[in-house]
Amino acid sequence: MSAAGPSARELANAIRALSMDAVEKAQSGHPGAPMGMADIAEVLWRGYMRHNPANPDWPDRDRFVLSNGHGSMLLYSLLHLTGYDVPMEQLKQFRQVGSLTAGHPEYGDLPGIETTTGPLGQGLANAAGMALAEKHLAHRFNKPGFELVNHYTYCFAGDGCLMEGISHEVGSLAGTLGLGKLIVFYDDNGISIDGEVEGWFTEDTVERFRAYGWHVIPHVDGHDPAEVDMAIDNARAHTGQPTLICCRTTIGYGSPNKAGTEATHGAALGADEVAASREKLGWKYEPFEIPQSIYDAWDARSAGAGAEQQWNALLESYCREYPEAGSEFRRALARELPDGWADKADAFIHECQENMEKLATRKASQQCLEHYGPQLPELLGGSADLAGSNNTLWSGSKVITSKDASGNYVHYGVREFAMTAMMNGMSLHGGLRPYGGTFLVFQDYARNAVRMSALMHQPDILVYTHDSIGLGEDGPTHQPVEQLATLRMTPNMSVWRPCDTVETAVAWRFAVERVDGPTALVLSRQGLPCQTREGSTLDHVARGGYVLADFGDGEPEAVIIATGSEVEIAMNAARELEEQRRTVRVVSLPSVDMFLRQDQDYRDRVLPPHIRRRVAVEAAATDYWWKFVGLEGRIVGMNSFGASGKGPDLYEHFHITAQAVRSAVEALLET
Ligand SMILES: Cc1ncc(C[n+]2csc(CCOP(=O)(O)OP(=O)(O)O)c2C)c(N)n1
Ligand SMILES: [Mg+2]
Repeated sequence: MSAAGPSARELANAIRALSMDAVEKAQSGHPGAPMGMADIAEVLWRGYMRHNPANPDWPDRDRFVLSNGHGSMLLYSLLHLTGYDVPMEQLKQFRQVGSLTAGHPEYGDLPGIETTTGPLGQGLANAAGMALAEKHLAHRFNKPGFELVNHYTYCFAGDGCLMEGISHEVGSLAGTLGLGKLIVFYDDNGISIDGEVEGWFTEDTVERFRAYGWHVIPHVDGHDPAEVDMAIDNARAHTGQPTLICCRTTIGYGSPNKAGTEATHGAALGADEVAASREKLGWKYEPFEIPQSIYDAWDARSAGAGAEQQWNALLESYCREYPEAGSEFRRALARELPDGWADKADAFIHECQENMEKLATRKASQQCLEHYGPQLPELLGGSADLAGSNNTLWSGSKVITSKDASGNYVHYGVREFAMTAMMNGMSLHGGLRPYGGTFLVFQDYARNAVRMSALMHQPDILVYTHDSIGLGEDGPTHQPVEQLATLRMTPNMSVWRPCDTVETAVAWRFAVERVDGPTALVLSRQGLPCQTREGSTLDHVARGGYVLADFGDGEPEAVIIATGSEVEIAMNAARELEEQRRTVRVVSLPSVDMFLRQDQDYRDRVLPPHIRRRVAVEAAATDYWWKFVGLEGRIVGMNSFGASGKGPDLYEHFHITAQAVRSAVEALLET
C-alpha cells in the first residue's frame, strides 16, 4: 500500500477476498465471477457510479444490474465496501436461512439490489427496461436547464446471459430503441459451468451486437483499470446507441491453481487454495478483515449524499418552475393515483353495468384503457406484435421511437420474454406503470419473467387475450389449456378472468390500484354478454368471487362456479334448471386469489360449505377446480389440447355447454 492510499488492484482484491471468504465459510457459492470482474467493478463503482448508499432509492441514481446473478458476492461486497447498510455480519451469513445475503441477489433483501437476478439473461432485459424508463421519463419531464432524469444503467453479463435467447430479443430491441445510456459489460472469460465455452458458444459476439445497432467496444483487458476506464468514458460519451464493452477476464483471477477454469465457477476454492490465492494476490488480512484505508477509499457516502442533494435542489427548483409537471413527476414516483381516481372508476364501472354491452373482454379492456388511461400518464403500454388483437392500443397511445421516447406505447415486436422482463425493469425503475399484451398461450414464452414479477412484487399489468378454445380456428397451438392454472399457482400473482365489461372494468381497476405484485388480465377473443347485477352484487365483483344469481326460490340445491366466457354457459344452465323447478346458484369467480383473500364469513356466504353439489365450468385444465367442488363435485372443462375450428363448434366438440353443465348438476341432484 503506497502513501497515496491503496492501489486499484488492492481495492479490487478486497472484493476477491470477501467473495472467496464468504463462499468458503458457506461452503457454497460462486467465487469465480466476482474474482474475475473485481477490477472492472472497481473502476466503475469508484470512478463512475452515481449512487447514495444512505438512500439507495434516490430516483436519479445510476442503476447497476448484475445479470450474472450467481456472482452475488461481487454485489454484496460492493454494497458493503461503499457504505450501504450491509454489515460484515451479513457477508459472514452468506447463503444461510434468514440472512439477507441470499444465494442470488434478491430484490428487497438488501439496500442497493436493483433487481433479482440469477435466471441468466433476464438481468440484461431488466437493465434495458430501466434504460428505457430513464429515456422515456427524460423525454417526458426534462426541460431546458433541468436534466431531472439523467442517469446511466450499467449491467454486468456473462457468457450465460449472452447465450440465452432473451439476449437476442433484448439486444435487438435495445439497439432499435437507441437506449444510449445502457452500458453492458460482457465478462468474456471463456468459461461456463461445463468448461471452455468453445464447445458451445462460438459466434462473434462483437459483430452480433453491432448488427443489432449497438456501439461495441471490443478487446478490453478486464484486468487493466486504465483500459476499462477508457472504455467506460467512451461508452458514456456515446449516447445514441447502447454500448457493449467486451472485457477479456480470467475467471477466479488470483487463484493460482484454479483461475481460468470452471472449478472456480460454483464451488468453494478450498482452504489451501484460498490461502494460496491470498499469497498470490498479496492480501495479508484475515478472513472478513478489511483495513480502514481500503474502506476509506471505497466509501461512497459523502460523494453520494452530495450528488443526491444537488439533485434534490434541482427537483425543488423544477417544481417551482413547472409546478404541474413537478407534481406529476412526484406522484408517479410515489405510485400514487391521481385525485378523483376512485370516484371516476366507480362511475365507469356503473356505466358499464348500465350499458349492458355485449363485447369481447379484450375489447372491454380497451374501453378500460380509454377511461382509465387519460388519468394515468404513467401507464406505459405495449404488445408483442399483437397490438390489434390484444387491444392494447387506445386513442391516447403514442409510440415510443428511438428519436422520441416521450410516448407511452412500445411495439416490442415478437418478443414476449423481453417484453415482460423489460416491464419488470421499468417497474423497478419507478415512475411508470407498464402493461403489455400477448396471447395467453404465449405467456409461456415469457414464463420466467412473469414469475420474476411476482417474486419481486412488481405491479406489472399482463394483458393476456385469446384465453381459450373460444379463439377458434387458430387451433390447439394457440388455445391455452394449462396456462390459467399455472398463473394461479404462482405465488403473489393476481389472476382475473372477467366475464363481461363490468368485471373487466373492475379487474383493470384492481390491476392499476395494486402496488405489490403483478396482475394477469385473462381476456376473451369472442363477444360475451353483459350480466345483470342487482343490489350489492356490483360491489361484490371486486371481491373476486360473488353470487351472480340465485335461480328458484329458497336455499340453493347446487352451485355452479364459472369464470370468464363460461359464466354465460353457467347462467344458461341454471336457467334451464330453474325451469325444472330447481334452485341453483351461479357464482362468478373472476379472481380466485382475490376471493381467497376475503374473510371466511364472506366466502362461506358465497359458497356455503354445506352445499356439496358443486359444478365448476371453465374452458381450461380441470384439475385446478377440485379444491372448490370437492370429491363429490363435477368439473366441466378441458382435459386435452384444443382443436382447430369455429369457436362455438369447439365448445360443442369439447362438451363445454349449458347442457353439459346442466347434466352434471342433474347427476349430482340424483345423489
Ligand atoms: C436461465 C438459467 N439457466 C441456467 C442457470 C444455471 N447456471 C448458473 S451460472 C451458469 C453458467 C454461466 O456461465 P457464465 O455466465 O459464463 O458464468 P461464469 O462461469 O463465467 O461466471 C449456469 C448454466 C441459470 N442460473 N439460469
Ligand atoms: Mg463465463
